[in-house]
Amino acid sequence: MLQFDTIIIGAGISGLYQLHKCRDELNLKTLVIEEGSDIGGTWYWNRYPGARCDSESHTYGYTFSKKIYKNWIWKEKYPKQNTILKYLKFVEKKLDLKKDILFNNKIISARYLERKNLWKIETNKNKVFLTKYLICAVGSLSSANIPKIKGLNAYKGKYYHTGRWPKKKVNLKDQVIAQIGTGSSGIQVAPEIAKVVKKLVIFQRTPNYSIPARNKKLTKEIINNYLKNYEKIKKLIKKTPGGHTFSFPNRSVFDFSKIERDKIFEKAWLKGSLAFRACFGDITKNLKANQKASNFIKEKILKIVKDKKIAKILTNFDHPFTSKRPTLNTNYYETFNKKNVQLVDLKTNPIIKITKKGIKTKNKDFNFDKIIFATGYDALTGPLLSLNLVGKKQIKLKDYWSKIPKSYLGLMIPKFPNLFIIQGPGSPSVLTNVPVQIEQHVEWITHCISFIELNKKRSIEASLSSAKNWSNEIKKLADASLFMKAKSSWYKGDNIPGKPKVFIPYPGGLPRYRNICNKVEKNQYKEFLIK
Ligand code: NA7
Repeated sequence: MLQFDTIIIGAGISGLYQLHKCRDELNLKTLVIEEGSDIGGTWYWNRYPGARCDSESHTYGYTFSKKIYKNWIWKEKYPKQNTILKYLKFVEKKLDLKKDILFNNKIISARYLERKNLWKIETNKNKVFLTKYLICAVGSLSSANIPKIKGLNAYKGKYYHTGRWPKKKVNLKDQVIAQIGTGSSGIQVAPEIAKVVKKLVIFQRTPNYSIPARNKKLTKEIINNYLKNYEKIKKLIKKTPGGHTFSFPNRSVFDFSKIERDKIFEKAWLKGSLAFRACFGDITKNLKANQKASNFIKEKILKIVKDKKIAKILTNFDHPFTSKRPTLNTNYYETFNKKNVQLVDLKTNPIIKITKKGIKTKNKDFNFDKIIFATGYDALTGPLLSLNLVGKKQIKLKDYWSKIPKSYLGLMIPKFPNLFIIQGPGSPSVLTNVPVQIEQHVEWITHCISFIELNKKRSIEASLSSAKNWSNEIKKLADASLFMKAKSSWYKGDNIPGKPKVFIPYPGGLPRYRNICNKVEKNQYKEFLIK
């Protein structure tokens, strides 16, 4: 049985950086185990047509190395999936990481052996490893959720989930396609496939607010500008709540007349970016201010979509703007003006079952060649639970987290010593520009392991009281936010039957979170049990 100092699960953005830190900086014997056949994590699996990042490219990557930052050129405002994979391959080559990655191996169990103070890891290829430190770099949105709709097994056509899209080209040309789900992925995939299919029927449960991305090729001037400003950008994205280049101004929606306000919204709408929500400081905080933004978006959609009935279904919002994941789009609303695109409102015409040939709703029987599920993920906790983690005293993570995903800082779990999580429940994770959060996590974990090693300690574990306080802190911040005003959202586990209904990520913003983590480190991990 091979033994390592550190095993990292997942070869995405976080796993790759963590490997570099543990192997090259701490000189630990380190292995990454990855289910896919190559690096990329989220971007390895999300190969659906139109898959693109919503963060601006020059902020979506590593900033720890000036050399890496300056030697990679982003050519578009928003990088597409394949470009991010190329970028990660470029980084992998620079750091020579692949030699320490085991591909095509899915973890089926990870058990803490108390007496040995080691984690025993088993993969689906019957490989077994031991390690002192286990780092879960499994991503927040990697457990694809295909809802259990009656009859799916009987369906004779092929079906796909956007987050598990096949490597081999899926033929959609001239076919009749169903798309279920209109979140970030659904909003990206629909305009792309509508270009080639005979007919696309989109099944919408809840309408989503979407801002134009206005993707474009970056000019030489823009590229030179961001390369020149590497230090500035690196500093800036660490200071803003979401790890983007924008922060929230002090100005309120109510400081302006409707005409002035709409001018500001219009400018942001034409620019296109997640920064639309930061037109005013109170959009994400105050329900009445929020309504002004949501009304503006609604009016825009009503203008774009020609069929009034469809426009109404697309704007029948049941939640405040940004209380669910805000999305960017390229011609999403325009797609509904195409003759080959149809919208089904599941609120009034729900799915009864999937049939051999397609989908039966309350009002109609549809036949489809293929079904696309853009139905999201068992977010944040799902990827960790799928590892079948067993901690001290044989406690299973799925039992330990049955009511609430207890952790301290989203980084460590009581009763699971020497187990670290990157982008886990309780961390700002999905509420941020992810690579910025990842760098912070990886660096914190690296310092923590270094501390344990330098002090010749056996193990570190989050205390029960710190985890309890952390859950309370998350609840307090979430209750005061608009996030809890969404009737149903994956931020609070509503999309998965049986999942605890609590707000999962830390909603206090990156700078505040970073300060807490820094203090913990400075105080030599007093909130943890160290043996
Ligand atoms: P999301 O944002 O979870 O969106 C999933 C969509 O699927 C959303 O519109 C859901 O409607 C819909 N959905 C889920 N289950 C069903 C069922 N059973 N029937 C009909 N419709 C359903 O996932 P995405 O992949 O789009 O985005 C996830 C993240 O990936 C995103 O934040 C980016 O970071 C990338 P609902 O709104 O729940 O009514």
